[in-house]
Amino acid sequence: MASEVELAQSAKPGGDTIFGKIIRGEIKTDFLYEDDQCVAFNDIAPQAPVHFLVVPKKPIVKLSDAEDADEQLLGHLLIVAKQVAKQRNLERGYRIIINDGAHGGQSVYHIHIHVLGGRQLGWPPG
Ligand code: TR5
Repeated sequence: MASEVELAQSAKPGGDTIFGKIIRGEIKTDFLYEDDQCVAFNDIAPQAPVHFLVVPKKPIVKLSDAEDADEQLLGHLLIVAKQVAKQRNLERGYRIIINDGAHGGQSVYHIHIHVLGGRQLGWPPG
């Protein structure tokens, strides 16, 4: 099975992604949260006891492609992230990650926020 880094190195921007299928309901997923702008759901390969993703319905490819007009949406994703983190009882803290491009380790080219918590996280990341 390919590592996340290998997936990121071979992933290509553009076109539909697995997250588009999840958002459209083509892949059945239990949402932790949904509104008109975004969804949140558990990562399929959790890297911490709690690991969920917050994904906008607008298919922005990656953070470096975001436009000034996306400012409200990007802020909204963070507000949703902290609300869901509270629901998941992450009162001792958590980490927010956005991987951008191959060197950032991005493997799905539909922007998303990772939220990880439930254990002491190390620093720096690999
Ligand atoms: O590497 P980046 O930052 O792009 O993060 C992509 C994340 O999507 C990884 O943490 C994967 O584990 C996660 N992922 C991949 C799939 C998937 C998922 N999370 C939930 N459900 C998923 N399905 C149904 N299929 C995937 N291929």
